[in-house]
Amino acid sequence: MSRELDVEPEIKYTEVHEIIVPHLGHIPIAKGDFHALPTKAKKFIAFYADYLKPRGIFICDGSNEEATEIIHKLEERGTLEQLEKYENCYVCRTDPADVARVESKTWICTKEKHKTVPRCHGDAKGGLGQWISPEDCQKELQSRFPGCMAGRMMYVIPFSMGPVGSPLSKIGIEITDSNYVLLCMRVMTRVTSKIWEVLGDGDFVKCIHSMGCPRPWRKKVVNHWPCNPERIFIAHFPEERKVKSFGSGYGGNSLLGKKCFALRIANAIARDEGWMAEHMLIMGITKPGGKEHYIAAAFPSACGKTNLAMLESTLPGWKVRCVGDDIAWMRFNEKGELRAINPEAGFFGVAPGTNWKTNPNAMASFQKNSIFTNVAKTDDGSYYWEGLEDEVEDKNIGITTWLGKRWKIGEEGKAAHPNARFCSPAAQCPIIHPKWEDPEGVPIDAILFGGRRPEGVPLVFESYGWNHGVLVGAACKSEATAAAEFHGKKIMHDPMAMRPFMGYNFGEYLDHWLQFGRQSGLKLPKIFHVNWFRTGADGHFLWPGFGDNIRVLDWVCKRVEDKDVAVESAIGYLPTKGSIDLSGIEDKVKWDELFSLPKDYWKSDIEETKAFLDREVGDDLPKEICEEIKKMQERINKM
Ligand code: OXD
Ligand code: MN
Repeated sequence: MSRELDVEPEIKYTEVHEIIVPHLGHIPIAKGDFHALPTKAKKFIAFYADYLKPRGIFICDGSNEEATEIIHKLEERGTLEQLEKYENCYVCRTDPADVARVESKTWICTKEKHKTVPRCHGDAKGGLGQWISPEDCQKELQSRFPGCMAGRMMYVIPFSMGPVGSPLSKIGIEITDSNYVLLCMRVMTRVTSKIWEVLGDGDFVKCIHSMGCPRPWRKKVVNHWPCNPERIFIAHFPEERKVKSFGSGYGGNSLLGKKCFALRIANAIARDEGWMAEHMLIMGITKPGGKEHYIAAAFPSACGKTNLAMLESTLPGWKVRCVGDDIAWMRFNEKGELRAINPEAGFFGVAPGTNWKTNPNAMASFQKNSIFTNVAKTDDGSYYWEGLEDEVEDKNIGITTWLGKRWKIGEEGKAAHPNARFCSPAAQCPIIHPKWEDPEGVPIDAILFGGRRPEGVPLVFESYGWNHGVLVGAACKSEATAAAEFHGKKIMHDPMAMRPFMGYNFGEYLDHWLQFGRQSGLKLPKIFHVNWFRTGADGHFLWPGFGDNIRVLDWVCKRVEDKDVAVESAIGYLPTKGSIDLSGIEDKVKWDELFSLPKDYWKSDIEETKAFLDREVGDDLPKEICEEIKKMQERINKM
């Protein structure tokens, strides 16, 4: 077995603040008490110090002093620029070659191929996860990682996904040579030295990240953002609960607690332990009168999860509170209720399009203690991006774009990158739910799937039951967005909104969902599909969206309460005409167009979905899904 897949070897260490590791000599501990750490953590750190050859080891404690020290360093270097208008807010511009998640360079490494990817028909390379063999992976890692931190500091970040010490939480340790990553991890996860006590002799998810630019680094560094885009390689080892990421500092590629751990690795842990790790927001919806329902919703990246999770109701008397905006860990408890926690501690939201009208709660969340990546900066010390045109007081103000160019509103070109992000603490959200850190999680009554579907797909429908709901999730599609490396308006399959984040064979994943339906005693949530993005013949959206989405959630809540407000259709239950409250927007909404089901569209849509699942999931497609497809085809044929 290769060394990379081996357990980290025994190490020797001295009583002074240095580690002696095989073949290395002395690596100074720049900060932290290495000797006080749990043994498994010490071995992990020492092994990677030997392997990556940093100039020092910095064991993070999560304190504010630590953040201040790092921020000052990054300001001096020019990586961060303060936004004078706000308290403790900074702009960071990346190398323009490092701006998004890189799915084409993201791999899952398991001994057996079909633990990772379904048994597809033919030789076609499937799109549901990329498998790499341990041998090939080893070669790729060996050509990148040894010595890759030379001349750089190795930061050791202990973190918890979920409240520290909660039975639903999991611990990770990220090793990185990027202090930007450290700053964002402090926002997105819980970084504290308490982790070491909670961890004790227990296991943790091993996260290893490097920008891949050992010193002396002879290539040009752009924007003080050393990275190695040509050599990006992100490998997940679900069997060993390990992630290795090389070459990129951007969000999902480098903040390894988020997509890599809380989705891909947790997805596989959840299968083994009987729970679910999903790409879902979690929200509480309180109706006039005080009854509250909780909803989890899965939409592909950049389809408005953050906006929905923080919705400001346009209907009087309704209150929405946010539990999480991107990831849900869900588990049925002993009473059979599905309980969800948000494993993250912050928001890493898409900035363009966010403003005081579209998402005032997100805006309020990042007024302090936040990091903005690839946004523009106004001369009076504010962030700027597309969508803020109407909210800037001085329309003539000088702006420096994300590319460092001087620019003014109305001029050609874009101020911010379309995947520019704000990174802000969830606790600062004015509508954060008081139970957002409840170790028990919140009880989920309904699950929504959705995407950007300009054509054919009505505003909302409800599945005919759990198995049909799993098909609705598996059939999710959406227009491509800027969150990854795709371009254009192509409609892409994104089953369960998990296509980029699957940690194991998608056929087995579907079966994992279905087996909850086979168990007795579970209170299964109802499953819905929503589409805020249908356009009319004139190309305009048929639904106002944003705060008006509460009207759809109202209908969902009625269905959760078993109210008789639905009619059967070929694709599921549709709202009976008039059962969605349109008071005040009656003139804007063309019900018949919004809910029409063009037979030809649905006939070819289900055929295309079937072909996709046959091709991509092949022999691993559970028979219940095949049955649901057949039933759907029969219903559509009868339309
Ligand atoms: C994200 C994504 O950043 O889904 O949340 O890409
Ligand atoms: Mn996401």
